[in-house]
Amino acid sequence: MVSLNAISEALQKGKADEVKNLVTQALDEKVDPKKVLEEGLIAGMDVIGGRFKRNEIYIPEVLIAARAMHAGMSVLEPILVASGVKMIGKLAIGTVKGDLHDIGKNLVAMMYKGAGFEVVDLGVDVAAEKYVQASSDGAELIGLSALLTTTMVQMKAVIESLKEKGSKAKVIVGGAPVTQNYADEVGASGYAADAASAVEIGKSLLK
Ligand code: B1M
Repeated sequence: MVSLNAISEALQKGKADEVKNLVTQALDEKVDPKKVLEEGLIAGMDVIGGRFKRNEIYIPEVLIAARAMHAGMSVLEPILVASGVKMIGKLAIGTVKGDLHDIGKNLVAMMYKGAGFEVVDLGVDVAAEKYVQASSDGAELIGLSALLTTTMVQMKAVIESLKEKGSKAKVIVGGAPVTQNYADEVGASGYAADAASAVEIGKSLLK
């Protein structure tokens, strides 16, 4: 019998093939897919998120664990969708217009997936209309990433466009030049300094 803890530990070690095999085995043994997600994969990613936040591990380890998470999710996702398990929420995330940096944005997206969110990755150089469209398509959380002082101003434009269209989505902003003060100034619902806190803040905004 596969233990859910074994899935969590293999994920933390970044062993993608092992995670995939253990998830397959657990499903073959008729373990509840929701338990595999929550007590196996998400539990493992939670540990990784905590260690990253405490600077005990760094970006490469997070990316390796996230790759293992993806391997497990590739087996689990179709089954979860078919069994109607509801994800925690829907996040649409992108790097703002004019900005091509995507490493941090990808990390935030991975952490959200790891936490059980449905994630729509809008990519880089994303115009305000695309975020508005994503909100109309059901994203309750909109994530804006910017790495340049020249592009962070786009955040205000996106937030104004969302407001103009009557969007009820919560907007979370982040990226190296962005601060809590700036987030307040542009009217964002939340700010996060790193990928792990981005998930915590996203969860609290949806409560
Ligand atoms: Co660029 N770049 N870059 N660059 N680049 C910086 C950002 C810069 C600080 C370098 C420097 O001068 N010291 C500087 C910006 C200066 C400024 O405006 N303050 C800079 C510049 C100037 C430029 C160009 C203009 C250079 C040029 O062409 N003259 C150009 C711009 C291109 C464009 O975007 N239009 C450019 C290009 C590039 C590359 C393409 C070469 C490459 C990007 C590759 C890619 O992303 N695919 C690149 C890189 C790699 C960097 C540095 C070296 C690293 C950025 C990075 O990935 N960090 C960067 C210098 C540095 O930061 N040391 C630099 C790792 C990443 C995990 O961190 O993205 O901060 P970060 O994400 C963190 C948090 O910020 C937060 O969580 C993440 C994880 O904890 N976070 C969020 C991020 N998004 C979030 C969203 C959230 C919440 C949290 O909610 C939604």
